Amino acid sequence: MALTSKTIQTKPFDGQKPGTSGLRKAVKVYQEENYTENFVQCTLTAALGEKLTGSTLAVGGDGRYFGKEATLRIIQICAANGVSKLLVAHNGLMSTPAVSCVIRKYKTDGAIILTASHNPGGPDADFGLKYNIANGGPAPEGVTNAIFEMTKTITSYKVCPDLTVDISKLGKQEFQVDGRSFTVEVIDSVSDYVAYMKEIFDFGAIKGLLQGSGGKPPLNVLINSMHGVMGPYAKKVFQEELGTPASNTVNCEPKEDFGGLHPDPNLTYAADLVKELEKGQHGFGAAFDGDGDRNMILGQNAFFVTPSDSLAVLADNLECIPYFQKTGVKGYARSMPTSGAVDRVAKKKEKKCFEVPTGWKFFGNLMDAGLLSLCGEESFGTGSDHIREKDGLWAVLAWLSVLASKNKSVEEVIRQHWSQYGRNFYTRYDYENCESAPANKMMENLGNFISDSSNIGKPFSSGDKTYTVAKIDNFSYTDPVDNSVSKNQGIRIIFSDDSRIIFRLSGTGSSGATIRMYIEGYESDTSKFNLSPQVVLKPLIDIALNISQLREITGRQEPTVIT
Ligand code: VG1
Ligand code: CO
Repeated sequence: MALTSKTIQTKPFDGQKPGTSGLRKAVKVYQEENYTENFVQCTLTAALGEKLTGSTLAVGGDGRYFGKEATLRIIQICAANGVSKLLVAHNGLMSTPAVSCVIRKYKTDGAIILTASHNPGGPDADFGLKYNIANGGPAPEGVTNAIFEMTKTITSYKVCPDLTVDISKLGKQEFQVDGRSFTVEVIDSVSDYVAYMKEIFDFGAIKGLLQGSGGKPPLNVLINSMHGVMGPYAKKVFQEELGTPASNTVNCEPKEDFGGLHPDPNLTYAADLVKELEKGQHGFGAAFDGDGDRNMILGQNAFFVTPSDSLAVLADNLECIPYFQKTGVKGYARSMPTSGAVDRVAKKKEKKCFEVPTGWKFFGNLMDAGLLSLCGEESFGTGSDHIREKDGLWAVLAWLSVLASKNKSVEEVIRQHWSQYGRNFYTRYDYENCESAPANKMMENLGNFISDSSNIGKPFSSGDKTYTVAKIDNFSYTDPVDNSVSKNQGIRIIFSDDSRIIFRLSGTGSSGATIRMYIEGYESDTSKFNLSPQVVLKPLIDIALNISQLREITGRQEPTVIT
């Protein structure tokens, strides 16, 4: 079919500086006239520049409301901009880790991902667009800043409005646009992704664990896809490849509104999984977020694995995964607020452990430079250099590999880890949807606190505990590979015993401000390992609330989510 493109006049718009991961807004904003089109044009032009003409890109998303419409718009804009080929997800569904896998496998120049991750979906909820570069990872700050700059000056975009594509049909569809050929290939990313997992892991060993072998009873698992994009991937892996009953994989039908739920795998929003596991009938439970890059791991009786501990345990046991037997372990990394548990493993193994700002984009450079094999974030993100995104299902398979090789339960593995390394008690308080002005005010006050060097050496007490301030700063990161500097990545108050209080504002929310308060305290006294982090960390929590005046300034007495 011979088609022609058009140039549509438009105005600069509020592109809002892209945050931790892509541009997330209420769906209604994305539905405003020219909004999505503007943003897609800015992304293509700013991210690809001269490479845009003749490029190959991937497009896929988490299946949320507005995704299909936006996919068609993206296809029409790419066609008009001289892109030569698009790999489009079947029915628009492609998890974020699968996008990263597809970019790398088919060597595309990048991808557009339609997701607002763990944020709710539906006509009154959120949407998001994110650009990933040719290494498979989220665009680095240089690129996202260029996109943002262009949103301030854009005056027109190109579109091919008559082009239609049936994305429910697998295979190639060919078009002629302005005399150039344009190919759309609808792909099934589930098989690409699962084939890759089978190269990385020993599926036979995991199957033996799940089915029972050598006199060991089967491990009964419960995998909850939260009605996000992970359903088809989880079903293929667990039902087809590992032979578990259908009842072990739940909420596997992707829904545009995630069934009205908040597709965020934490103790609050994945309460269903917690309740089921509390019954004691499953030995392992896991949940994913909407776009499948996050994971929560639970043991029998809902024994909770803190994401920071999860990272440390995997770091300690990578040799049981065939992929790392081949590649070796190059190094570890964590985001700054993530607990230092992994640092202890790195030290013992004499490997480097990098500390980077929040958000996955900072890990990619280290991986590309061959410095990093395994990394994670306290926000339920775990991954390795097999791709350039965090990967929920990979983390689940990694955990099952550890359980299979150690022949122990989740709780036993964690307890053994604590007894060897000590326990980094950790908690995160989220105050979601605060008013922006008071939240900014609080951060400003904290900024003043850390600029006042007379605070160093000051004692702060609560109950019978006294902590002495050793270091205060706003975390700044210099990328060791390209020397780019990222400033103001979070207020840190570090005490002389390495306990930490961290405050930052979320960069992924779509409205208002979300304050995140992170608290960490290390304990080597085995008699305390059974205590709840809320009890052990209470003095530090009180000190954090006191220094920040969070309650007084924001009016919020309690957090919305405690992890
Ligand atoms: C949050 C998490 C961060 C994570 C980011 C994207 O960012 O804290 O660790 O990388 O979400 O995750 P923020 O700025 O809201 O704290 V995802 O699963 O939304 O791509
Ligand atoms: Co996500």
